[in-house]
Amino acid sequence: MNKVALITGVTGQDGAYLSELLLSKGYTVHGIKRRSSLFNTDRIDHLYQDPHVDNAKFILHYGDLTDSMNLTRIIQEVQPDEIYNLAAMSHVQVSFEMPEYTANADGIGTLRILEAVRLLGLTEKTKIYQASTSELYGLVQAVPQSESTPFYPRSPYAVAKLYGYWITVNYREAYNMYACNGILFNHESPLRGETFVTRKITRAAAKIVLGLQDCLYMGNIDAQRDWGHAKDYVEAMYLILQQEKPEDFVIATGVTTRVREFIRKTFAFLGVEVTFSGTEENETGTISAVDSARLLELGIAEGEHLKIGTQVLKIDPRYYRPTEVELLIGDPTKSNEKLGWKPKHTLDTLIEDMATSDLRLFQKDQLLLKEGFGVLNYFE
Ligand code: NDP
Ligand code: GDR
Repeated sequence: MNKVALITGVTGQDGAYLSELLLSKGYTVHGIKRRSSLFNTDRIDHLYQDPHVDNAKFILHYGDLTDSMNLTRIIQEVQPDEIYNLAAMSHVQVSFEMPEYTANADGIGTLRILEAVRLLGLTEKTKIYQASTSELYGLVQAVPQSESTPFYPRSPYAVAKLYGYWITVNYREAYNMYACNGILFNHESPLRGETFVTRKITRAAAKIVLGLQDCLYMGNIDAQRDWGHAKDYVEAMYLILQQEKPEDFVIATGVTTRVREFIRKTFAFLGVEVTFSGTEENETGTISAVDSARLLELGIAEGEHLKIGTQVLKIDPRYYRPTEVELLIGDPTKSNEKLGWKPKHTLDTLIEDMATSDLRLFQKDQLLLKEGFGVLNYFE
């Protein structure tokens, strides 16, 4: 019999890649999506299967992590072999503006899943993956951060995830459940939400080189992150649930990079050298060299907007966080050894993937505009 998986957060970056992975392994995948006034399934539309056809392998349910009855009913109907709890209000900065909702969805939401499995008598059958995070480490206690490094969360998001982490450990110990935390460091992709720093940078750099945007406004560009590719990281989620014993794992590359270096590399990939000057809040980034051959190769027209000395980056303190996580660098020794997991992507191939995808996206927009297919105005 093929396995049945239930994914919360199926419409998100990781939900989309994980669905693809599990479907390719022959799983039947059930996903929980939220009701919204517009379709919010862009990332999984290519996986859609007509529910009227027999034996659909990808099935969506309406649901929300803040609604216990809904979650319990879905879990009862689906009887999953594996649950991947990926749903969360996942934006650290937004969690300072919505701390109560974040605690409810990210913290208590995890409890709702665990308790539903327990009350439905599925503890022997259903394995649970909890999407824990390197944000738990917060204020640096030691580096590189491993499974035994103490936590010091620095945002309402991280504090809510701390509850999710420990309630998962507690249910494993109290009820002998197969419940595990993947402590995943930052992972990105062309599907990354537009307001996370990497995607904000690759989108803006693509628009700037095409002459569709003037400047990129950033917060703390000295923060350091251990960035991997989401495609590699969903493989680790799957492997964590295939072990004999339930355990928690750090998933990371072991390499850390400053945000400013991510910016520099992204522009360089697109044929533009950016040099930083000034300090702190007054820092700017200006074009210091242009590689005409590279622009030509990418199909980018070299106009006035790409002149040396043009300012393409400024600091805007509105993007500073009340409490920041300055340095993350993971120690993936345990996952390398026990799961046999190793990332295939490097930071350079990640940037190549994201910047190429965003460049294509905006080149398409530019072409449509040129051909007279602008944005429709419904109110005219
Ligand atoms: P995304 O923000 O891309 O996706 C989050 C998903 O959760 C979306 O499908 C979203 O739905 C859904 N969601 C949000 N709130 C609720 C709710 N109340 N009820 C049901 N669904 C909800 O995140 P990622 O895919 O990047 O991350 C997946 C998980 O991994 C998250 O829990 C995140 O906190 C965690 N994580 C992520 C890391 C990363 O670097 N990406 C690193 C470590 C942990 P909608 O589409 O409707 O908004
Ligand atoms: P993070 O990701 O907070 O690490 O959480 P994000 O990409 O938002 O920020 C990374 C770092 O970049 C700095 N930064 C900016 N960030 C954003 N979003 N926008 C800016 O303009 C900007 N300028 C500088 C931030 O201050 C920060 O230091 C992500 C999420 O996916 C979480 O859900 C997940 O748990 C962690 O990664 C691991």
